[in-house]
Amino acid sequence: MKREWWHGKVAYQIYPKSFQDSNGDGIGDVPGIISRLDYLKSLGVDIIWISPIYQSPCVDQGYDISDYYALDPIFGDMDDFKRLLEETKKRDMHVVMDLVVNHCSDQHPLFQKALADPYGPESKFFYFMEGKPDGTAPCNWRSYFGGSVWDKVPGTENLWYLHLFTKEQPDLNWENPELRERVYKMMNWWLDLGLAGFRIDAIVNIKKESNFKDYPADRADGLCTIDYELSEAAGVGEFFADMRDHTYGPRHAFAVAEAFNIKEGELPDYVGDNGYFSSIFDFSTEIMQHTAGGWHTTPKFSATQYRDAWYASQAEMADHGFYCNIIENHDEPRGASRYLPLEGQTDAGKKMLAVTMYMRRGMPFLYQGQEIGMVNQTFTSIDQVDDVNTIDSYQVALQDGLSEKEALQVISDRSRDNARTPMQWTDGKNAGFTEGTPWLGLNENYKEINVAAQDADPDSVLNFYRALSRLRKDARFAETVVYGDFAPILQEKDALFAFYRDRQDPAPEGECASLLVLANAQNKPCSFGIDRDGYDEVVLNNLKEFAKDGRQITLQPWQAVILC
Ligand code: TEU
Ligand code: CA
Repeated sequence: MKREWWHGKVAYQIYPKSFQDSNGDGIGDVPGIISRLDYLKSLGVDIIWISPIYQSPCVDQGYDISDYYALDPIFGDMDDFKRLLEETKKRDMHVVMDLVVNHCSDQHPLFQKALADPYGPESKFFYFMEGKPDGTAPCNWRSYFGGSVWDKVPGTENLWYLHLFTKEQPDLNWENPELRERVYKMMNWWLDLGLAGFRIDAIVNIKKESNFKDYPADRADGLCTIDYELSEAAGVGEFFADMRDHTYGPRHAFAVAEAFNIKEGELPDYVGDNGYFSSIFDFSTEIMQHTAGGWHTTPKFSATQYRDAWYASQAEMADHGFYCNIIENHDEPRGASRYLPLEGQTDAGKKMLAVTMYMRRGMPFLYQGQEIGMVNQTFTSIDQVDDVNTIDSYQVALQDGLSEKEALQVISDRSRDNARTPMQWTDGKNAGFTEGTPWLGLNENYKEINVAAQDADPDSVLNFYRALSRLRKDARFAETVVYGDFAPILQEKDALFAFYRDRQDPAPEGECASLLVLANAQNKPCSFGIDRDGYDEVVLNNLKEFAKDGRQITLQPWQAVILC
């Protein structure tokens, strides 16, 4: 595997609307991000991915872009953005932007022109298609956010346009070479400005099943999940290779794809030495909770299942490349709430989760607020929600017979808005996020969970995250932490994480050859024996004590240790 400039880094996702407001309008912005760069540096962050800040009507929080060459005024202007690039450069940090090119906004001039002339040249940039002879939509696919993927082109008899997400997000037609050319030009324009690369949104969706055929309905609405057509859509790799070769590839820029639905055996094509992308996110622990039935049918899972899901990813990826490892992002509930049972949602439990994330092979990719252990919101009314996906999932739960109270519990557990509540900087007004009225309600717990308090506390979750970032860059450990093989042991023990990270080369004098990572994800102690001697030096421990006698070890509830 070729070594790349980003392998040893720590990355961090910023959800710009909720990170830091600078002008009192209640919405985070680019000057706000600039004012927090020193904080990010102190956390050991090298790469920041900023969710979309392009011009957008914000139906899906910026994932509906109406001008790819401009910032939305709520976030700032191009001068602010250039200043962000300069300020990050000064700090040896890199900026990655969200690339949303499966679809654009219905307000984009191209789509507006297509609507005005539905059979004209602009319509070829989209999927405009005749409906069935009986006047219904071309096929029965359900959009990600509910309802049909088709909406009628206004003023036509039976012509429809495709949108896999909301109806305000028409899909761009990648089969059209002129579309691809325009996308590449835009990407290169941003790379020329000084971007380090892209996080590429929903990209597997750019290839559609070519017959647009019906599949068996899987809910009462008569529609079916997109998964069926995605599994039959062939040839998406050609689009990826073409995009890579015309943009980030030759420049060695960083490209991390949001790629669900990778087909069996295709992983090496995605991330190998000549892969379509630099990396992809490991969504295994997320995918294990996917259901066609809606959020209210989310299966329960154990700590052992959680462990085995990402262990399997590690094994699959081993010889090919590098995952970006996450526990949460802006589409998911908070990791601490999701992956820890209530009794584990303590500082110790959150630090344990951090160890299991940072010590995998791959690049740790944090999401804002994770480093202080932010947790889910409790929604007591659907009016507290802004997110389209949540509003749909709430309705689906009600239609399926859940009570209002039960449906609110479902979205409190699963809503994307859990991750989108404003960043908690202080225990002061609006958690230091804004002087005005925040666009989305704060989590009430900001008086207990905030950056200022944790910054001052050497034992805080925040300072533990900082220690993990330092470990990754410590000359003695870096080679092992970044490139060491992942070698799990004791998988027969429930809720126990135990794995070596072994250097492939003989470690030079003064460098660590192997680390043993242990974590006990349960509310009771766990005793076991390991199969190697040594590992007597405690490099990091989330508790004060540690019990090891030769090869015999006992971990306390929620304890995590890294041994050398
Ligand atoms: O998400 C793609 C995607 O597939 C989502 O539907 C995801 O499965 C869902 O949010 C999980 O709850 C990307 C972005 O990350 C998301 O924020 C956007 O809404 C979406 O694309 C459309 O651009
Ligand atoms: Ca603002």
